[in-house]
Amino acid sequence: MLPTEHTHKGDGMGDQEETKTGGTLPQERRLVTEIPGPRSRAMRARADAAVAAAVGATMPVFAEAAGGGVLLDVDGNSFIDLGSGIAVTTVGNAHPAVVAAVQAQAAKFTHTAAGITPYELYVRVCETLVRLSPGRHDKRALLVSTGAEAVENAVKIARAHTRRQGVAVFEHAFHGRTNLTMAMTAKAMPYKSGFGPFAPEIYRVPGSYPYRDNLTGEQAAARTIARLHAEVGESNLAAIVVEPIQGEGGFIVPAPGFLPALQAYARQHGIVFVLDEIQAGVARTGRLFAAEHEGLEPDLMTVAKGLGGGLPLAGVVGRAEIFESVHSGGLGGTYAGNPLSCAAALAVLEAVENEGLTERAAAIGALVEGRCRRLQETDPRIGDIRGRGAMQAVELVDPATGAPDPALAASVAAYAHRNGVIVLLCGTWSNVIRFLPPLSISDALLHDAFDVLAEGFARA
Ligand code: PLZ
Repeated sequence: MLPTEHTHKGDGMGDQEETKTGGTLPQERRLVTEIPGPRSRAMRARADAAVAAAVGATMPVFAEAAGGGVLLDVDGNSFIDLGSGIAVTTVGNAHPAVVAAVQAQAAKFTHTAAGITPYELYVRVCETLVRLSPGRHDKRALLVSTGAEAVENAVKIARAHTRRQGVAVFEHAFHGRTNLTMAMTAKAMPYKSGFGPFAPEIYRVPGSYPYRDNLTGEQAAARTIARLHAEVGESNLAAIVVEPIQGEGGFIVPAPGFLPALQAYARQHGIVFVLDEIQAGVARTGRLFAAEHEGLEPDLMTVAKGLGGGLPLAGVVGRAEIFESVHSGGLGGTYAGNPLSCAAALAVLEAVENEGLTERAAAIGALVEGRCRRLQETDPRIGDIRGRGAMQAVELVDPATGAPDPALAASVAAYAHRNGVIVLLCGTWSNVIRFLPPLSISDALLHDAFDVLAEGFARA
């Protein structure tokens, strides 16, 4: 935990040194300066004078390189990455195949606008999404750049198709930061406060939160459906938009049966069932898509994050007849389906298959869950352990009352950050520590990270 070696040469900013690439980084946690080190502190000072403070930063250090299971900062400190840039670098940061694909494509063309001069890469990504997404029905896909944009487009498509306006969303939901998706997101701070008015025709209903509601999936679905029926009315509902595992809201895995019941209800009433797989999708949960855990076949599915391997790419894939309701030219965007991002995505999906990454996600999940259970045996402040595959979390509470304990989460996370482990918090009450390692991480790094976390819990 203490600085052990000093491998970083030079102390000024911008001096020449060997370029580190993600693929060749030593796979170790190594602190060679105090955290943050002098270069990160200098960059922070510059950032404070030039970057909008609203941007914020979870980590006190600036990134230099990342790959495998580590992130190197500008002072030469090597952190274990349990965040993957919020579930993005799922196949590994700067994955060699992704880097090669992007470099090759960049040398051909970087942009034409898919809506002006189309290119094959866009088609290939859509073909792949159509083939790999759940269900054998006729499907189409659309590419955009960000998750929020994908959600916005799913809503546009659902409204055009149903000629209805209402959109049902859930407590603890996160769908983005644009105006429509802010309205769909549950949490006020930091996402919504002061940014209204929000888009209309968004209806928030309770979902399934087994740790806190003690309902079976069927009971939770019945409650949700009763609310929608009474307070919105099926004939007014264009879409139900739901995350298979609520991400920012606290890694809440709905009780078994909840999502299938919701899907059946949507189908019965001609409501478009939209599964937001932006955080859970692309091998993260031990299946290519989280929908597969319960055999769901959403009408529309949104994907982003892990899909582009770090390049901005998002998509909507789903039933052809729903897509066909939208007039030509009705969907798009200047950068939508950028060729570099498409090249990256094809490399990502190949890596998932070639490297057995869904299996690796499941194995990581077992290791992480095991370490969390061991922690819980001696620490009753760990109220709940939940997740699927490499998407795991602990919810921290006051053991006597079950009240959320955000201070404990902040303290453990700060300890981890100071000691070379990147972890992220989440949850409506910011009392959940989530674990989202890249699937390229080694077991040894995971164990080392959990030794640090155990120490953090012991001291907090
Ligand atoms: N839907 C399920 O998880 C993005 C947000 C981080 P964008 N989650 C990380 C932050 O602080 O903004 C997300 C998600 C789900 C939609 C989105 C939105 O994706 O690519 O961030 O727009």
